[in-house]
Amino acid sequence: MKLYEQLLEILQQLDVKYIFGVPGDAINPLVEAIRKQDKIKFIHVAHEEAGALAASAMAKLTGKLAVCAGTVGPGAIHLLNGLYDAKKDNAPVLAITGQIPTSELGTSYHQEVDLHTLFSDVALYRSSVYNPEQMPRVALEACNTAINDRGVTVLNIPHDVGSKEVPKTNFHLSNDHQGQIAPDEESLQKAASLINQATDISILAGNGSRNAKEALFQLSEKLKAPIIHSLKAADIIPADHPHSAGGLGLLGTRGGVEAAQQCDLLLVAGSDFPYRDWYPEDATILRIDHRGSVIGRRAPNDLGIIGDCKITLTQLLSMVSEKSDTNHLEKVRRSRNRWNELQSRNIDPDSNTKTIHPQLVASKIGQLSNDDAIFSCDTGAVTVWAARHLKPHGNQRLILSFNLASMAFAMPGAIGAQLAHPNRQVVSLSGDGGFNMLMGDFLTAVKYNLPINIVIFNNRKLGLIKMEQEVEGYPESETDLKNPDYAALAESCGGVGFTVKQANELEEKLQSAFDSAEPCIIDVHINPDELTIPPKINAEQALGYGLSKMREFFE
Ligand SMILES: Cc1ncc(C[n+]2csc(CCOP(=O)(O)OP(=O)(O)O)c2C)c(N)n1
Ligand SMILES: [Mg+2]
Repeated sequence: MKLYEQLLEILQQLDVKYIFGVPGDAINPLVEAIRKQDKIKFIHVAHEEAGALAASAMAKLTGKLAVCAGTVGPGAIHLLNGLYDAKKDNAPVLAITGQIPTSELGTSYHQEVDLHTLFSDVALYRSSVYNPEQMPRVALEACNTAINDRGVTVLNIPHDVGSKEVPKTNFHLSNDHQGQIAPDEESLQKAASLINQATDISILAGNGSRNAKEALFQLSEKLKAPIIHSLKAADIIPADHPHSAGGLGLLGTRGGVEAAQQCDLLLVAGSDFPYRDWYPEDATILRIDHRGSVIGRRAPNDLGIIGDCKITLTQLLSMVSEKSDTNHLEKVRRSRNRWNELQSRNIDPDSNTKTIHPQLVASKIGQLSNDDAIFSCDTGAVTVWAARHLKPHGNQRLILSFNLASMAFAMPGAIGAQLAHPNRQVVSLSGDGGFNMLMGDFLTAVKYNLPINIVIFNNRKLGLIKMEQEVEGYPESETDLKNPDYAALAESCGGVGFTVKQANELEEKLQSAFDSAEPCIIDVHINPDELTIPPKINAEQALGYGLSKMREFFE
């Protein structure tokens, strides 16, 4: 059998259904091998970066291996940003890249790029396949590493090697069981004793607590503890749960911030929330994570427990005594309710039909979408609106370029999500700047009949950057965007387009798009001057903003 036929056999066994990429040159033998079987489909994207982002989104949602491909030189280079997105969010992605013929390597040949070096930082494992007898071992190594160590691996295969015969060999895949780490008894005892001594306990839940929802809620009830969530866990803790405090950090809410800062013990469950300033200074910090290496790297921990969240929280639940004092919880609830009231003021679509507040758009998307909808969101001010107003509920999922925070993730992410879950509603919350970066890939959604709904938060600018410039005291500069008529663009690509310029048309047009079985763009002209007020403002930020406005006025 041919080399790529064997690789596809391995990928089939791992339940891979799609390979995202652009065909050509060195990966033609891969595309040919895909053509000859019917289990794995090649998704021909417009830009390889979109392919890598779609694979990353798919892996984030399913936890399974996702695959992208790029040919020699520029095709491989284009994958890089999407692969970093996968690396930073621990998503298992395999990239297959082509390479120039082996006889030409090292001669500065046309399109020759040192791919081994290019991917050295992004990949956990990379192998250049120069001899077909390296197969299937290198392919197994690449797949097993991506899956078990949760990250990116790369197979770089020159054209001449890719079309060679390989010996037929039996192989074994090692991903059939993912073990879970149980905490040690001594740490559990210490944790229970710290919890029993504390009075005002808050829980910070992260993505690692996704499998532990029930235990988390039961523990929060027993301890009368509010639950703060990281952005990754926004779809784990429903905003209307009686213990939900809100989010933490600049994108968070006042309830979330107060719950973190006013507790005497913070129980961090499966979160690596990176911003040190938002952790409490004097509280006891107890951190549970299945990765020992990350414990203690954000804030000094009084106790770290290495263990799976579900096992650890379930065991702790039976070891801690029930609290009766609800003061801390009530205080946080009041703060959460006050914040919610303030945030929902002025966004009523009937009181001011001219201005469409982005908060209203995020909130309507959350309300009108199905209980198991998947949201894919861009990086920008749009992230703030999604973080605070989307309020995922039921089995809804929210994915982003969480740790890389790359622009342009949302639409390719939606493509990956829709292919992974063809029966679920998928909504992309795109910034106009983000959408413009990879807008060619709307054609991919049309080509493969993916009924994704792309809501463009069209503020005609790089909104977050405008805010950054202002709090730094600079006048706004170079943030404007010259946008096309997105609805017309959607139609000319073969999709469906809607334009929303009045707040009172929003609901009807969103609903029409959600009801449509075709890829849709809903271009919503939002207020360009909306401020993304953080839950806590320091004097420096306020001064910067004042200075910026003065400079804009005088210049
Ligand atoms: C690829 C990439 N380039 C630049 C940035 C820096 N950056 C972060 S947000 C942003 C602006 C996003 O603008 P837009 O998509 O219009 O969203 P908005 O902030 O207006 O909601 C920029 C340039 C980034 N995160 N990623
Ligand atoms: Mg914008």
